[in-house]
This record gives sequence, structure tokens and C-alpha cells, in this order.
Amino acid sequence: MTLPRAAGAAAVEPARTWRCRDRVLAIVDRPLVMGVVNVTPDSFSDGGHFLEPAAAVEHAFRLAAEGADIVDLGAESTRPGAEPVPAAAQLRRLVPVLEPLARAGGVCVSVDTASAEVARAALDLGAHVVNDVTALGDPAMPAVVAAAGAGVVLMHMQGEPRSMQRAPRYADVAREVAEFLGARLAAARAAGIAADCVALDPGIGFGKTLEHNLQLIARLGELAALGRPVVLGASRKRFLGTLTGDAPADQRLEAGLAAAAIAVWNGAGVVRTHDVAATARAVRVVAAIARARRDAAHD
Ligand code: HH2
Repeated sequence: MTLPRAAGAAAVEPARTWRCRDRVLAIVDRPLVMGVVNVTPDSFSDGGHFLEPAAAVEHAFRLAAEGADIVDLGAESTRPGAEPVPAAAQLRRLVPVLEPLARAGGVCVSVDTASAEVARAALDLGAHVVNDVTALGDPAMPAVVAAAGAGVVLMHMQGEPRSMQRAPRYADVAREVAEFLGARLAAARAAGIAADCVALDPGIGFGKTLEHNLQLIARLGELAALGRPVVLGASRKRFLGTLTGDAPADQRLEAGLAAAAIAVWNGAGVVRTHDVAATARAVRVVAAIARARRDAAHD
């Protein structure tokens, strides 16, 4: 992987591990796959499919069997225009799914929430990762993550879901997102979160136009240069439909695989996807070719 660097500066090695409580996830031969399970009535691609706890639990185990290294449970849609879901309502959806998953052990569980109250309850039940699309926007969140030694995803978003797609604007989107995430990484460390527990995510579709999303994926190496695993979530998102003749969300598989492949080539260490089996197979091939390129460079 070619890392951007200032003249004379040493290249930063891509992060090879991500610590999430008692699990140390290795990102050596291939990227990690994070499978999505939305326990919501209104998520943009799987809303209403897994609202029944038994269906969500079954789907989570299916994704793990298909090759998900982490299963990301969400109880609040963050699609453009979505309203926030109160903590108590998130927990009513999450707890009956989390409890059996945690009891069974084995599956590394992430909770997609910006609420410290939800994160604390989920970690108490055995979750390993807090996936925070507000990058520690809740002032109580850093202490919750630090106390548990949990993994945390710090994601960039311009604005908030309700209004973020109205008029996103950047002078240089890749530079601004990297600066924001670098600052949030420093804030996390200052709040007692270990650096090796942190992963960074440019937030594809969160206050971004089509062109912004493309720039971010094309220049993902600038985020990888911060030295932490980069998470990329392009799966089924609207920009993929826009690029493929307005394909609906359930017909964006190939487009999502193409985006995931380029992201991994450009340094992504974790791919967040609804389509685990296909993504796991695709990114293995990309990772093998990336290794061959590295080996050739070292010969
Ligand atoms: N995208 C979504 C939700 N959470 N978290 C991270 N770290 N990165 C992402 O790109 C990301 C995310 C949106 O996708 P989805 O969960 O399928 O939809 P919804 O928010 O409608 O539930």
C-alpha cells in the first residue's frame, strides 16, 4: 500500500491489530468483515427484516458463519432524514438480541449507537465494540468505552442524520475528514481510551455528496496513515445506486463489492457490510493481490 507522506517523514505502518476488550483482532493477511444486523423498522436496506429478536439472533449467527469477524447490531437508523431513537427504545430492541448472542459466546459483537447509556448497558451484557457515528459526541461516552477497554469506531459525519444530506460542503473532503478523525483519536486517548482500541471511519454517505464519497474511497490511504484500522461502510448505499442506473438497495451487491475492493486496496482494515459471504470472498482476493504487490516491492 502506498502511504502519503510529507517529504522526509517516515511512512506510518498500517495498523495490524484492533483490541476490543478480551479480543485482539488481527488484520494481517486480510481485512476484517463487520456484518450488519439492524434491529429497526426503518433502516434503509434491511429495516423491518430483523425486528423480531429471534430473526435478528439467527441472522447474526448466519453472518458469523458466513465469515463476519464482528457483528454490528443497530437499533437506530441513521439514514438521511432519520429522527433519533431514545436510549430506552434502543435498549428494548437490543437487549433480547444481545443476551443470547453474549450467552453463546464466540461472536464478537459491536453495538451501533451514539448513546453512552445504550453503550454501557450493551457492554455490561458482553458487547465488545461501540460503533459511534458521532465519534464520542455524547460527553459520557469516552468514560464508558475506556472503563470497559472496548473497541470503538470513531466515524466522521457532517451535521446530523436529520439534515446531513441537504448541502454537504468541504474545501478538501479527504483532508478535512482525516484532520477531524485525527483530532477525535487524540481526544479519545486524552480521555483514557487506549489507542489500540480505536478504529476510524470516514462515514460514507454521512453529510457527503457522491463526489465526496468517491474522493474519500480514492484517498483512503490518508486515513490509514493515522496508524489505526480504517473502517469503510459503503454497502448498499445510495451513491452506489446513483452510479448504477438508480439500482434499488437490494441490487447494489456488485457495486458494493467494487467499492469494498478498492477500499481494501487503499488501506481499509475493516469492511462493514450487509452482504457478508460475498464481501468476505472478494476482499480475500484483494488482500492476496495486495500482498503479492508488497512482496514484489521487497524483492
Ligand atoms: N453506516 C450506517 C450505519 N452505521 N457505522 C459506521 N461505522 N460506518 C458506516 O458507514 C455506517 C455505520 C448506515 O447503514 P445501515 O446501518 O445499514 O442503515 P441505517 O442507518 O438506516 O440503519
